[in-house]
Amino acid sequence: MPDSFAHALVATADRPAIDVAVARRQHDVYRRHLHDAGVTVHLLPPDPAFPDCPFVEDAAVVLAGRALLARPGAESRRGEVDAVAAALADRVDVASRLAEPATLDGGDVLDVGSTLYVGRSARTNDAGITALRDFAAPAGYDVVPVDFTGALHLKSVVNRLDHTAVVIAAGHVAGEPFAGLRTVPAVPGEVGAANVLALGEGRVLVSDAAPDTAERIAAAGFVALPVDIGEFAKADGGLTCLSLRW
Ligand code: CIR
Repeated sequence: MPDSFAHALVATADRPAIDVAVARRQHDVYRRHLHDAGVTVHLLPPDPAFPDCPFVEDAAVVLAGRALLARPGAESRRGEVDAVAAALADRVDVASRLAEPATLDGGDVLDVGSTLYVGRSARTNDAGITALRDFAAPAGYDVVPVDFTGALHLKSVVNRLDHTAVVIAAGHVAGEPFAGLRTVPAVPGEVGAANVLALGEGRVLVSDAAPDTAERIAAAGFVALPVDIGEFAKADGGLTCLSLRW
């Protein structure tokens, strides 16, 4: 994590100062959880030129061994993609890369089973959604655009618990795109409560700032593992943003 992470993008004008040393420790614990879940973790080197580089999820969408390189909606983040592309090239088939005018942040793309829900947001535009469909449809995915408000990314407000269930924060998503799934409502007021990271076998990382939502997730039959990601939350980030998984 670069020292410049202290200057990561944030939507609100007066956010609390980020303590980068604490963020590094939180990232260590996060990676340990992934490792303990049997995941092989590849750590990318920090790039001080890109304060938001810890949020690697936004730079690509990886599905079934194939990658689509994104074009982040925030101009200051576009240069993050090259390093992620290089790391992915050794490991998956990099199928294509978004081009202007398309924009898409990986944080807007939620896969549940063979459905890809994609948030139409300030970061992801219709051309980005079309490019995602071109990438994913041949692999058998249905791409479902979702309109939402009051959050940076779709995955700020809804995430998978497993291939049949999601946790969702009330009042953000238009319509009922998740009606066919089992839904666990996040507890209103708990920051980042719906940005959970499913690790498989029923184990789910949940922000420790959302203990009541964690209880609901446990009551729904999952093992909720609390993680402190407070420094990343100060930069509008959460559990999913910090890794690309496949
Ligand atoms: C940004 O504004 O782009 C970063 N500060 C936060 C990105 C969080 N990423 C994510 O939710 N996937």
